[in-house]
Amino acid sequence: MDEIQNSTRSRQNPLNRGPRGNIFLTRVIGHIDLDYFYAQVEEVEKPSLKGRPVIVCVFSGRTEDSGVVSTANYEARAFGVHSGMPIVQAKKKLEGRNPEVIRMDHEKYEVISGRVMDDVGRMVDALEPTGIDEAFFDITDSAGSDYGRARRSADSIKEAVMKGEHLTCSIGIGRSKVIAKLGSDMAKPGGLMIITPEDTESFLAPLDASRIYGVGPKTTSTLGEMGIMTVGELAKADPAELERRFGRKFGKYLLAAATGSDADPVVAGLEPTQYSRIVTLRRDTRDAKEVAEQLSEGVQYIHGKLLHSGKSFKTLTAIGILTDLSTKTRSKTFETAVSDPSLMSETLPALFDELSGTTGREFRRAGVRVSGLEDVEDQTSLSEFLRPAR
Ligand code: TTP
Ligand code: CA
Repeated sequence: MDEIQNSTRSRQNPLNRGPRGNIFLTRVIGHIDLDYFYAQVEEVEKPSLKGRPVIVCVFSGRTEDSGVVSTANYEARAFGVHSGMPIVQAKKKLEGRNPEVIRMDHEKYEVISGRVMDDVGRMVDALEPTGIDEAFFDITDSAGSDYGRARRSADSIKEAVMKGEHLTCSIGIGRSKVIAKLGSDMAKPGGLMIITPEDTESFLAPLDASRIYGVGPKTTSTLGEMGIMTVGELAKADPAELERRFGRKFGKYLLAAATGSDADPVVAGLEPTQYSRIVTLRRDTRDAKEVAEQLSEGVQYIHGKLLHSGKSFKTLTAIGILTDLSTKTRSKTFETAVSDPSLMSETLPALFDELSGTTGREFRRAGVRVSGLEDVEDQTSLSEFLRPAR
């Protein structure tokens, strides 16, 4: 049975020859990018915002409206609002459009980003996060280099992100990182673009050279001087001339990118630096004990993660999301790394008590996070340490 599957696989799968003539499977590389991330998170949290212009802002605090737009949903973008625009200007553009202006809550987006990356990471061979809302992934092995199977994997990833966090994302799939990134850019918002190895050349050729990852205004202008406007023209450029103008490394990269043969691998993200769990409370409350009790499953989950990865932690953080949906945190750092679940459960009520004392609002959601992870190695757990010697 195995043999039959294997032979079917090798007949269906495009094989490439490497530089030394060795045969290797065509890579299947993906790029996932969450749509209008911060603003979409806010919409998910408050569905009544859907359909209205939403801008998420970083207030500098100098005057009431000084600061910039961090991101905006598509309703706001339709009126010319974009990331980096002064809040005052964005408000002008949205005058009379009933916009919702929201203060950026980085902590909240980090937590959600972490959960998305965890979920997607489990569905791919390797995941390389490159920002809070984007990552490259490799599914060459799991898709068996078959682009039909790759499409189904990408659909499953999109469904998982929707089911887990109610967020839409855009995905591009191709045989290199450059192609995958171009694909996700073009698929925005909410789409999936698959560029098969056979279609790669015709896909790339007409694009502006400036769309290639890493090609900024300066490179675009030098390419322009060489009479190169499109990726297709770049692919036909003289390699020696490219290296002379741009240096050996970047010259080679440009040519590889333009022919869709850039070989940069997907490097699985570094080990996790933290574990967290957030729950929606059964009712809004300020009672720290009640909050901590409802996190007992979260504590068990984190304990499992620690055991599994052979880690202990130094810092424990209580995360409170209040009824006004702002996120507040309180942390305790231990002198030596610990991993004991009962220590987490015992410390959390005090942290939530401190939080509730400073906020004056009820908690709607609550979470627990451990960070400052260290390898357990031969370090004894706290409970063992405290156990009386026999
Ligand atoms: P992007 O992925 O660049 O933008 P986006 O997710 O808002 O929109 P798109 O649908 O086009 O992908 O950035 C991710 C997040 O990073 C974004 O939601 C907010 C934040 N960000 C800033 O805070 N300032 C900025 O200038 C940019 C570009 C992004
Ligand atoms: Ca994005």
